[in-house]
Amino acid sequence: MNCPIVEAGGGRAGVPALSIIVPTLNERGNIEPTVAALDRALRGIAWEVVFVDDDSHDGTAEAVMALAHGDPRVRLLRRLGRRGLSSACIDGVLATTTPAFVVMDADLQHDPDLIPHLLEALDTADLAIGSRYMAGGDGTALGARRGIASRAATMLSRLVLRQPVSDPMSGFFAMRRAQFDEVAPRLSGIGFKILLDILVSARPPLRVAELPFRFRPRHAGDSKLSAGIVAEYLLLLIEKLCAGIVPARYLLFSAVGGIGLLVHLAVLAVAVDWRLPFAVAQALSTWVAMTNNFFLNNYLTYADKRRRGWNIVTGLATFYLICSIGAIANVGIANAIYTQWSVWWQAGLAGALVGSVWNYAVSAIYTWRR
Ligand SMILES: Nc1nc2c(ncn2[C@@H]2O[C@H](COP(=O)(O)OP(=O)(O)O)[C@@H](O)[C@H]2O)c(=O)[nH]1
Ligand SMILES: [Mg+2]
Repeated sequence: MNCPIVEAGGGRAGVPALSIIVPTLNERGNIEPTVAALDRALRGIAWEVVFVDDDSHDGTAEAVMALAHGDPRVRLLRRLGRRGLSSACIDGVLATTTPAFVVMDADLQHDPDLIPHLLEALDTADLAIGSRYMAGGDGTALGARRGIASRAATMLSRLVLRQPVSDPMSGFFAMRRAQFDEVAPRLSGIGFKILLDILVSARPPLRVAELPFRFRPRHAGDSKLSAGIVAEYLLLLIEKLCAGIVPARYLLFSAVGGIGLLVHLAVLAVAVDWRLPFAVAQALSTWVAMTNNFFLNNYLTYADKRRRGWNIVTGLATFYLICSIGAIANVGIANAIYTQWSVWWQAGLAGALVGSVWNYAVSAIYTWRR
């Protein structure tokens, strides 16, 4: 094998030349087979593997620890109270120091035998991607429905990509550390698609190599794909389209606010029709709109930090409080501007903007903790 990037990093006893970053969420049955497959595929390379586990409840971390006690190449990074494949990969890479690293899944869908070839490609490229969608590749193990969704997501990604890449949604790639360190501060870290995040955030564009591989059926356990991950993908695209100037979360939060306004007006119309006193009707529609906004934000805007169970009640309470203060600020500022300039729409817009920025910033801290 000819891969100078790895040879440059290794040599001395016990010093790894290559890090394999493997995000895990409930993958206990896949840990041992993954390490065994790496052991077979990477003979002659001084490698280490870092499993980044998001507090799995099936004993994944314990399975990694059991192996790590007998094998110094096996490492564990545990994250508590956090979720997300992308951010897990970023944290995993940042916890290592080798001149190159590989990201792969824990379910053996990514064939470790491709890794030496990805490393060879790094001789002339910054990033080497295992592609399901180029000639010689095979993504059929995704199944028909997931396959169509994956293709659609790949097509959508062209909105933000600046270079032709056949499989920007792949979770299997090797990269030079220097280029990762350069791009890391600009990564969004939202959702499942770390490779797309890297490709779009890199300046200048990375030198990319793609190698075909056959995506295999999952070894053990279940896929973690859910509707929330689709929302997170759209969030990532929006953030990248805005070139990071306006946070995507704020845009989503504002869109939810827009929907809340329609809900407010609809409830108000019904309440007035029922001949409720106007102040009561207005209070009722405000309450319904705030509740609507809380749940929409909890499911969409903060899919990665979603409050569940009892936490919904406390979250709702803080959200009501924050939005009430936002409403007071909104009316106060709009009123002050109106008194000064008498242009109703400018005053109204300024008040709404200040209110929404307040609601966004403060609820990000108290309702959906950063
Ligand atoms: N640390 C971490 N790993 C995750 C998370 N979600 C998924 N993973 C891991 O990411 C890899 C890919 O997920 P998987 O469910 O196989 O996605 P699929 O291949 O698209 O069905 C697997 O190793 C998962 O265990 C997460 O929130 N945190
Ligand atoms: Mg998988």
